[in-house]
Formats: sequence, structure tokens, C-alpha cells
Amino acid sequence: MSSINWETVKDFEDITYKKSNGVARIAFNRPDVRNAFRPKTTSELYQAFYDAQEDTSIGVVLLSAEGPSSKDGVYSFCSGGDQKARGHQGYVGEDGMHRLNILEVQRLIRFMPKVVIAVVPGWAVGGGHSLHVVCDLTLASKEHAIFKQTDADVTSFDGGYGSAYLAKMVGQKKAREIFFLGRNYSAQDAFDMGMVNAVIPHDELEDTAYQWAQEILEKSPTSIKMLKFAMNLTDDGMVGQQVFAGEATRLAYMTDEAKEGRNAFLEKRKPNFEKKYLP
Ligand code: S0N
Repeated sequence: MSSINWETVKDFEDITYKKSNGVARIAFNRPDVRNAFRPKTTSELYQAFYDAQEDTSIGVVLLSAEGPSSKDGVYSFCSGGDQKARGHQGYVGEDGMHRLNILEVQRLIRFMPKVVIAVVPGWAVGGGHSLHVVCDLTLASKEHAIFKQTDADVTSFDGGYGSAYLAKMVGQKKAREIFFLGRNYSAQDAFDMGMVNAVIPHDELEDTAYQWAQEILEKSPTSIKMLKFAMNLTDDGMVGQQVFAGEATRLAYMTDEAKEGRNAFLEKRKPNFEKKYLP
């Protein structure tokens, strides 16, 4: 039983969203379908992640899952796209529109200036596997976590972070094995491959994730943000550079030079930068 004093932020249908002491917890809440996501789920995920990103009291986000299933007691993190919500052109929302909005959630996780930890209590499959890959850290239940890629079984595949970035993480041969054979891997297998940071006894999983978050919260927020963006940059091309450079600009705004540049413009005079060319 977890001792964390979570406070619900907002009632959603497909997810739960809570906060406690600098940590946000966003959790899938469709355990009877192994926490598969439909367009409503991804829309709610986006809203919750965006709120966590904008909340200056939040430094770490846990992406977790409710469970186990009421039908058979099985735990899951997420089984990817809901195959029942799939039409001929992709996943269909309640409004009849086809969307690929899980990729927007992936990008929010990837580019948000805060650490996101995947807390995997059970199955992490298909697009659910890809979500753990895109998170900054992954903690997995020793007893119940199973990692599996079914994308090539159901012709609903992630050719972005879920596969190509996974290959950077575990190596090309292993990534190809994971996708081409679609086997089950235990938490220990995933740890040995380098895609899981720690294997945790199931009953301690959430408390451990919260503890990791508290340790991260003791560090310098600017350093954590710049380190995350620096580590992303080499794999994210010009967008990675844009995100990193945006933060460099924000830091530059805090200098006397920046104040002088702005003031000179507003006062219609030439700026005096005092010519301090630091080495
Ligand atoms: C998770 C698995 C391995 C669990 O097996 P297990 O324990 O034997 O349970 P089941 O009896 O199979 O399932 C229990 C109940 O849950 C339902 N269910 C499970 N998964 C799903 C699902 N994904 N969608 C809908 N329902 C699901 C079962 O039907 C069953 O229900 P009942 O009790 O009523 O019979 C196993 O369940 C499994 O393999 N699941 C399917 C995993 C899968 O193939 N997921 C899709 C993979 N693809 C993606 O996720 C693509 C994601 C995506 O959207 C995307 C990504 C990148 C770029 C584009 C896109 C895009 O939008 O297309």
C-alpha cells in the first residue's frame, strides 16, 4: 500500500491525474483492456501532460497505470492503440475524426522541460512499449512487467521514437529482434538490455518511483532541463537544436546584456554592451 498523499487534479474518464509534493502522476485507467489508448485517452493524456508542464510546482511526472484488470487480475501499463477504435484509416475518435495524436503525447513527453518516469506495473505492449521508450527513465515491476512489441502483428507500427530511438537504446540487433519477433521480455530482460533503469518489487514500485522523483527534485531545475535537452539534441535534429537553443535564449534574457539591448531599443539609443568579451 502506497503512503503517498496524492491529490486528484481533475477527473478524466480514461486516465487518472494526481499531484503530490512536486510530482505529477498520470495513469492509464482502462485496465480491463490492458490500458489500451483510444483518441479520448490520448486527448486526456495531452491535457494532463500539458498541465504538468505548465505547473511551476511540478518537477517530475510519473506515467503509470491503474489496475489490475477487474476481469482477470492482470496488471498492465499500456497495450497501445485500442484495436476496437481502429477504422480503415486509423484510430477514430467519438467525433468520427481519424487522428494519430499519440505522437503528440510522445512529443510532449520528449520536449517537456521536466523528467518523465515510466512506471510499468504490467504489460507494456505496442504503442505502450513506445511510450516507455520515449520517457526519460523506466522503472518496472519485478513480478508483473512484460515488454512486448506487437506492432508488426497488427500493422499499426511506430517508425519513430518507438523503434528508431529504441535501437539507440538497446542496440540495432536487439531492437530488430524486439520488433521482428514480438517476443515477451521480463523486467530483468529489459533491464539487461538497457531499456529499464531498475527492477522493483511490485508492492514497492510506486513508492520507489516517487522516491526517485524526490531525489531528482533536489537537483538544480535548470541543470536537469538543460541536460535532458542536451541528451535529446543529437537524436532530434533541428527540432532538438530549437528546443535546446530556446532555453539558451531564455538564459540569455536573464543577463545584463539582454536588459541593455531591450532598454536601448525602447529608449531609441545605441546599446552599450560594455564590451565584456568573456573567454
Ligand atoms: C497486451 C496483450 C499482450 C495481453 O495479453 P493477455 O494478457 O493474454 O490479454 P488479452 O486476453 O489479449 O486482453 C485482455 C482484454 O483486453 C483487450 N485488449 C488488450 N489489448 C488491447 C488493445 N490494444 N486494443 C483493444 N483491446 C485490447 C482484449 O481484447 C481483451 O478484451 P476481452 O476481455 O473483451 O476479450 C494482448 O492483449 C495484446 O497483444 N494486445 C494488443 C496489443 C497491440 O497490438 N496493440 C497495438 C499496437 N500498435 C500500436 O499501439 C500503435 C500505436 C499508435 O497508435 C501509433 C504509433 C506510432 C505511429 C502511429 C500510430 C497510430 O496512431 O496508428
